[in-house]
Amino acid sequence: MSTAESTTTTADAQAFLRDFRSLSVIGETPGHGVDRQAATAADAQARAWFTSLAAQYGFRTEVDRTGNVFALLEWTPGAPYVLVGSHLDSQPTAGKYDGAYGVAAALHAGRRLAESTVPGEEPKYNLAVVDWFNEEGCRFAPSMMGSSVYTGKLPVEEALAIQDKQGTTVAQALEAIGHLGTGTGPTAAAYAEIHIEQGRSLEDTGITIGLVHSCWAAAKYSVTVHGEQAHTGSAVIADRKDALLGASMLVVLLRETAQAFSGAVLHTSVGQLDVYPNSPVVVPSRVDLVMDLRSADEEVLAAAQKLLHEGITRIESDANVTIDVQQSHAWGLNPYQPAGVDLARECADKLELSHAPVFTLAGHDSINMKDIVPTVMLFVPSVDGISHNEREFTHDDDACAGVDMLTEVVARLCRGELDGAK
Ligand code: HGY
Ligand code: MN
Ligand code: MN
Repeated sequence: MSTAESTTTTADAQAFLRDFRSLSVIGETPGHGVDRQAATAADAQARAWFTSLAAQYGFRTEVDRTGNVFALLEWTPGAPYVLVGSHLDSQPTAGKYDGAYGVAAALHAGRRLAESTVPGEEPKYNLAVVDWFNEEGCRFAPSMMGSSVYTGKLPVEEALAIQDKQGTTVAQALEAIGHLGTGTGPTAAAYAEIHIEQGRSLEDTGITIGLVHSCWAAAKYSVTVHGEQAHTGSAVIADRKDALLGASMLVVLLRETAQAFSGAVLHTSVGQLDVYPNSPVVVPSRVDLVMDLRSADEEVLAAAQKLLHEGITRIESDANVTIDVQQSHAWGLNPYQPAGVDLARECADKLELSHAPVFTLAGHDSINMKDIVPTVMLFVPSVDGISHNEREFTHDDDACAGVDMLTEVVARLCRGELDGAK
């Protein structure tokens, strides 16, 4: 348990917990997690939760050309906006906190700032609470899609044409939920995001607030293993071109590569794998899979990619298959602005919340946003570090402390205190 004071008793905290609980039942799974994949009916319901509460709290909402939803509070007409938010979409059987906590926290930070700002004392910047489209990248790859288009890293035409496994495009899916908007969203002056850690360093050390200073580098690859269909019974083993055998050897090679870097740390997995024709009596002719490699050391990542390349050549010969590898998404170590970490540290000290500088190993929309505007990224503890799992959990007092922290940070960003930070 962290050292957060019991911050769940105030009216503000109770209002946040009430709204977060009403969000948590949207798209609920039998295992008490959520399934709110991008632009599905459940995602649309979560978006309706967002826009109706935003309107209740005095925000105007708009949807941009890639389905990013913005709740706008305009104190000074024409001034840029401090953006604060995260994502409401989820993995297929996911936890209730990943992304959703950050959007709910941002909405309540905005609500508190709207209520506390008196005429004549308006801040330098306006405020926009944001739900980024498709951060998770499961129905439509790549992940962090909405913020990638917003920050100019992914062309909008390319994003809108991406298809899910049923052949539905992003544009068609957004159209179907009435969220294929227009425009490029509000101009950002700064960005803040709070998120569950999805790891266990904060919980293990009893710290309430993580001050994210850098992200691990990541490299994701779309791989196709090509073989040849044959009868699983009658085909001679030596003649077989078994795509699933090749894919299986690749999955093991990925773990062996992580273990080869026992000194430094390299995380690897294959999380998605599709077999064709996936029939019990047919040797598979094709397997599509996605490899995910992450490390705090970009040289380790480069060395791992070299090892993988050599291993793949061996697998092609041993399994008598051909393997095509395309890099599908990647981001480097580049840190968050140090001045933003310092500003967040001052806020935590003022609120008497324990804090520590941390890496983020997971991707977030803030990884995109920090490359265009000064950005502050914050964590609250995840119990047992569990995430992308229905058992994902964060204690109420940590969650409420995070909202207090985000409110304090956003107030300072709205006053322009991070202007010019590099
Ligand atoms: O890719 C990521 O790490 C993020 O969770 N979508
Ligand atoms: Mn997330
Ligand atoms: Mn996630």
